[in-house]
Amino acid sequence: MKFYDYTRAPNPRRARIFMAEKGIEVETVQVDLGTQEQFEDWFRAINPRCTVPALQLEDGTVLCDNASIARYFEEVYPDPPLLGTTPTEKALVAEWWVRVESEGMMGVAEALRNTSEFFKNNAITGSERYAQIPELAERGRARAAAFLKVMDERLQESAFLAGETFSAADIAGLTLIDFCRWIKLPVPEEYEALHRWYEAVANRPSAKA
Ligand SMILES: N[C@@H](CCC(=O)N[C@@H](CS)C(=O)NCC(=O)O)C(=O)O
Repeated sequence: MKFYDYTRAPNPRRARIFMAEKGIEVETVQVDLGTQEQFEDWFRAINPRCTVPALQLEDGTVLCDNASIARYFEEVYPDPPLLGTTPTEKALVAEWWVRVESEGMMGVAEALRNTSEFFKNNAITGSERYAQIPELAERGRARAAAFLKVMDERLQESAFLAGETFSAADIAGLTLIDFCRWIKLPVPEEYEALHRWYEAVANRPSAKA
């Protein structure tokens, strides 16, 4: 098995934290997004989507999304469960995972990738190249900021995003909060529940993975 990673990027970090929580160790290959190695032929041959994380299984199958990687590891290494145990928990982990990605991560990505010179002509991840639309940056930032409020409100009701148990939704949430620093979007001080939750998840040993 081989894990394709880039240490600085938020999405492969989610998979690394997930693996650390389960005590899984995998041979890791760095794909240097800083030099656009994701577009080189050798990596396209592994993941035509040109993104990390990617996980190549022993039979050659390549999983190229956090969703599939997490599902695979949860099936093979069920303990500790990170995708929920009861039907309701499983459903809520799925819901908060998608919300963190589509409302939070996408918002930050829109803000970052439509302004930074580095992402010129690579405003959306993937094998196709897309030009920046600077107007999207402000909207993305607003979406991310709005989602921080949603997270705070949710965390006033429950210890973790999907309920009373730490889950993969919290791993996504943690990487989102750290990703917000890339666009200098701080968590407002008055979001006490969000701060309390962040301290708890960021201090888990897995967060260093
Ligand atoms: N939905 C994917 C997103 C993967 C993704 O966007 N990865 C980024 C790094 S955080 C990437 O590979 N970027 C390549 C690029 O910027 O061209 C997942 O969760 O695995």
